[in-house]
Amino acid sequence: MSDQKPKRAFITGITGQDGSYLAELLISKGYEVHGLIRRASTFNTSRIDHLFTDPHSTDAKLTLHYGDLTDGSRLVTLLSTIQPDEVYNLAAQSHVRVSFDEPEFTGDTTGLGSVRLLEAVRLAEIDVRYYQASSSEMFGATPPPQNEDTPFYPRSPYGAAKVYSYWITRNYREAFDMFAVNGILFNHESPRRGETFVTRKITRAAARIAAGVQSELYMGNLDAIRDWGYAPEYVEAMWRMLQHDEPQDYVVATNTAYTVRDFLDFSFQRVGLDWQKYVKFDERYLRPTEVDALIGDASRAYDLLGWTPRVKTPELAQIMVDNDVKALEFGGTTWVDEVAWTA
Ligand code: NDP
Ligand code: GDR
Repeated sequence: MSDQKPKRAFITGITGQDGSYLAELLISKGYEVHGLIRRASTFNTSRIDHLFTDPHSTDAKLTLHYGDLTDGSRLVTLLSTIQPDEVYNLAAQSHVRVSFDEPEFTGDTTGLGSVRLLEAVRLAEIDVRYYQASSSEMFGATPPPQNEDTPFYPRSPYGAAKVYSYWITRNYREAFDMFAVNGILFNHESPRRGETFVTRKITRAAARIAAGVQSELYMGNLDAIRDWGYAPEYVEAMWRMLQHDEPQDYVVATNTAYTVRDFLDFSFQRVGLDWQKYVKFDERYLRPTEVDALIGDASRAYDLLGWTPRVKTPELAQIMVDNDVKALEFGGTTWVDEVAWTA
């Protein structure tokens, strides 16, 4: 038996898509994982319930702590107590369309939340490696392909908040010699993707229409071009960034381009349907300013981290549709974890 102490990670946003996959990955690598969860009137830990063991057990690898990125003093207390080796800041109001409805809240969480966490690291006087979940939305209107040197031109309150977080992370790296990196991740999806993001909205609807429990699907701009990858592979890139000798920023993407229309094609074909018969337009899903095309050049991540994406958009759509079909068979739950039904 090794007497080396396990590494300890602190993850904000652990109840989200990426947080759940990252927690899984780190636990599989022997980490002790601590996650921040928000107090809500009902529990929303469904993506991580399968990782949770009785906290009284000595085998517990996952510990959850109440807190919020808007509550700076709580973050200081938590980091001082937990003393993590790695901090992953994944928490955010992450929906671009919603950020136009709630710009101030989005700025507070997605923007200022990052400096609260960085300050907490500094005030707790801990030596950590820090990951910031930056986004291709920062490139916004700048035409593709986009890499680490592409100028930012955000097109939403969300994108603007992420630009702030990007720069404050770089500033803490330069000013305080902190090992702090930005992962500039392009869209990545999975069966655990939130149901109001376009891919999941489509795959869920395809499954439901095929099963006869939904008859139409209302959507916005079908011409948007995105570079959609597979979330479990992207959290591996996050971890690799923190294992590298030097702290620096990386684009993570597949370097492929598909339209929302293409994603509809791949998904409805999987259940043998023609999407054009079911999809209707609703202007409420348009954004006041749209991001037309995001296609990432992840050469630096390929070269320095040895990271390569394997699942490309057409296969991703199939994985997601198959999961949504299974989820319906399992009694209409919103998503079925791979571990729950491949067994
Ligand atoms: P999700 O929307 O699935 O998860 C967001 C997480 O943030 C949830 O756990 C949510 O908690 C938590 N959260 C929200 N507000 C707060 C707050 N004030 N304090 C504490 N926690 C909060 O996002 P993803 O997993 O898809 O993305 C992870 C991160 O990566 C986000 O920062 C996102 O902006 C960024 N990103 C995502 C990309 C993608 O394609 N998925 C691409 C590039 C960047 P709760 O469950 O309580 O709501
Ligand atoms: P995005 O993802 O804005 O790229 O942000 P989303 O899936 O919401 O939209 C992608 C594109 O699809 C178009 N679209 C629709 N979008 C939604 N949600 N609903 C619709 O009905 C619809 N119809 C068309 C959108 O206009 C857009 O062009 C995601 C989030 O995960 C961010 O947190 C992350 O930073 C970026 O990806 C990279």
